[in-house]
Amino acid sequence: MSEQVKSPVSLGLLAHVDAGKTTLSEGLLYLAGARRSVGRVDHGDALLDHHELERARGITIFSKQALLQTRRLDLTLVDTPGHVDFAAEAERTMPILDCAVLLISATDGIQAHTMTLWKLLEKYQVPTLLFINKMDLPGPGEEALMAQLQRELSAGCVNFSRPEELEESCALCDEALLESYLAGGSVTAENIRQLIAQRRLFPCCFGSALRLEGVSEFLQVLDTYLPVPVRSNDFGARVFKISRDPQGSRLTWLKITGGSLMPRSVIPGLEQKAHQLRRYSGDKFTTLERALPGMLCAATGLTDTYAGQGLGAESSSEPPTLESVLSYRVTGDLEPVKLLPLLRLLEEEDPQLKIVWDEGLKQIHLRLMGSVQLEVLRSLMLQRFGVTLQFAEPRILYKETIENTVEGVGHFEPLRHYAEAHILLEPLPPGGGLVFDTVCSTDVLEAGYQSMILAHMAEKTHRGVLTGSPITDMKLTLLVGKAHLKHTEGGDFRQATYRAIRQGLMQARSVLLEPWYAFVLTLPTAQIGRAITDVRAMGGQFDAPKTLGELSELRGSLPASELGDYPQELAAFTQGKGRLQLTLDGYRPCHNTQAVVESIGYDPEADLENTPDSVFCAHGAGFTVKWHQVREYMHLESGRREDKPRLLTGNLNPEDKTLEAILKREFGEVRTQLYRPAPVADPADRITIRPPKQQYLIVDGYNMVFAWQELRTLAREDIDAARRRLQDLLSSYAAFKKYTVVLVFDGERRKDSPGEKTVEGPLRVVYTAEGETADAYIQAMAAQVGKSYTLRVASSDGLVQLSSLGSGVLRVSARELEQEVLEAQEQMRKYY
Ligand SMILES: Nc1nc2c(ncn2[C@@H]2O[C@H](COP(=O)(O)OP(=O)(O)OP(=O)(O)O)[C@@H](O)[C@H]2O)c(=O)[nH]1
Ligand SMILES: [Mg+2]
Repeated sequence: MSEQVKSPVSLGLLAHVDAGKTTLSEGLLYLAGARRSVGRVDHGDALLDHHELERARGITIFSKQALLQTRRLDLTLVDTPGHVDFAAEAERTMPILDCAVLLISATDGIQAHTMTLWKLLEKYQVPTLLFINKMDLPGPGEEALMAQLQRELSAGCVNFSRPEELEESCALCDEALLESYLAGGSVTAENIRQLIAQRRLFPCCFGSALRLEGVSEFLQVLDTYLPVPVRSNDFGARVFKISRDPQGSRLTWLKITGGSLMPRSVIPGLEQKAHQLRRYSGDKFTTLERALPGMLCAATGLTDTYAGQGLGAESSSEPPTLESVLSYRVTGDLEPVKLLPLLRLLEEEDPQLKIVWDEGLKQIHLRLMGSVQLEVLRSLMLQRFGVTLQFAEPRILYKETIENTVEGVGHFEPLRHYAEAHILLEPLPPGGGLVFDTVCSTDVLEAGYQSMILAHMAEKTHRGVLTGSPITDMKLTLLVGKAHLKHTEGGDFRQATYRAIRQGLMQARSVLLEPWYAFVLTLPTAQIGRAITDVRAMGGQFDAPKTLGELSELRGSLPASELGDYPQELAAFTQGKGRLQLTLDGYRPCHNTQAVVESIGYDPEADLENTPDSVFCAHGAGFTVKWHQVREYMHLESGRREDKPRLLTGNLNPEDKTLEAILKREFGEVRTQLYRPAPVADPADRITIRPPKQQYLIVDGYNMVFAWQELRTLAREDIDAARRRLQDLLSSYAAFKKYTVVLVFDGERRKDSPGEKTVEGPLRVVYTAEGETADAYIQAMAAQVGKSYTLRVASSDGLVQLSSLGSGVLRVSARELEQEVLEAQEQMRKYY
């Protein structure tokens, strides 16, 4: 038989827990000849559940892949975890799926989590097939299930287990196709592939994965009808996971979306080379000499990649929708100084953990979806690092939004610094998230500064003023801003932006938001009255209950903070017959705002890291102006069109005040029209931005050695020692701040310079090659890295104008960096 070139396609398996995803994967692998025997999750020998914890628990925890060949396709199955605690792990795979199989367990029908996954598949626009599993067990039967799928998911669900009616049912999904079919034409496999690709047709197959019934038919359907996306010739890839192999090598998991990738060649968008490209099936891999579009591979040797990152033609993806609403305080049998970096390693692998150091309380907090994830994390820490973790009572993660539109003003002008920003804060509907925009004309503030301000809006979690919780459901728009020709330095607009947002929040009417769960409660009909009373007591809402024989079902929603240990209570009073499914239903105004605000006791003006105040300059010295007086000092007029013209008085100098008094006495009240409408920006000038990028800092080593007091003194004695000291300082700084720092030394100054590069965690040290200056190296690197990262450069003033490197690059002076490093040291000292 001639070797046919098959198309690589990635196919995800998604469903609620225990629906049979792993069992189906094993069945498909066996029938396609990729495995000699069928692995069984119940026997702990499934190819895909190979992690110790998975075998022990019988559930999938980490998403994994396996390869199989069909006649037409080179398929990569991506098995995902179904437990809601690992839903974010499943969601992270969605941007890299060409197609998905959504499993439905015939005994359970459509579960709350099935709906969550269905909506996510729609959000990520993944063509989807359905496999209705466990048909060997008693259940409602094929017809009733098909009706439920068509009613609750989509009318495009078509039963592919019934070949007789297939053409007609598929034709019904498309008007033109129906017309041609009714006129006697036929529906081709290509027609069907197109409808699936457009998400207008969702093939449904029935079977039993465990008994291998309907599985080879399903494989046939996949082989015939799975659409293959058109791939571009330009290189593009998405990072979907970071993990470590048993030897501890860091793996960056990539899906190649266009072009191809070879090991040991520079990856566009990163300035690094992969040592190896591995193609995994289960826990085994082969190495690739070339990764083709559609393939998933794990690259070794890359240091600062992150899940969600886009490379080459791909842009970075938005953060996942599913997030935890509970934060746990964590301690271990290790001092925080040692515990934190270990937790950070796990956070890199599961970014949803979101480890937070609470400076006020001197505690480590992390986000968990629930108790199963908590137990898994505990086992992982023990297994990998021999550390035992303890978790304290979870806290609800509140958010804040605003009710009215305000203009926030921030001004930052200590001596020889300058920046002012006016930012409009507008409420968005629930679920709107944070949106950033600018309407500032480039005549008022050049585009480079504007994109900096937008990056500063996006780069950090801005805290509300009621409880210090993150803000959401708001649009932040840059109205106007001002820079100084000489004195605006990197960092000034960061200060002005942060302060403007907080100043705006202080003026606005804030609203506290709390997470709500949607629930489906099933329990014996006799006990439905008790359940209704309980849900009412928790402040929940519900629809009329439905009776399904001996059981009744109650659907509704309730505040997460009130749930407590209700699942256990339910199990107790129903003798284990009651079942409560919960899915996050977004944030709503808090039902007990006052009590929460009082118990948190947050004072926004005392939160110095998030100050709403501004700094102005007079007689060569900076002074603080309280947030409620900023408008009297600000240098720019209000950027809001709807602001009433107002009399400018606050920032007149004393002579002007006297003059004003005279004029007033002589001529009556003067109304100077100082208001100017905000210039309307050309829509082409609008800047759109991506989610926060990783921070990257390039440092000109010798420049720092000669500018920092401590290093200069050291260098007089021993230049090598000064270099090492700088390396140490930056290494801990980088680790603490979670920045990637590249320290560049001019190789010219070291006679023996090999042009070498060394890596120490997040710090990389580079000696430039002979004949290459540090400036030239930095410039080249900035041009490359600046596109994909938030980039700052600490270098000599002699370095070419950084503005020529692109608008995203910020310059930090040696003095500023020294200040930052000292501050970080101070924080670390307090912290540890
Ligand atoms: N009777 C029956 N049992 C099945 C079938 N498919 C899977 N099972 C059983 O259902 C249980 C869960 O199967 P898994 O394949 O681990 O389910 P999963 O969807 O991968 O579960 P998670 O990965 O934990 O979300 C196991 O005990 C399987 O043996 C089936 O078709 N019929
Ligand atoms: Mg599984």
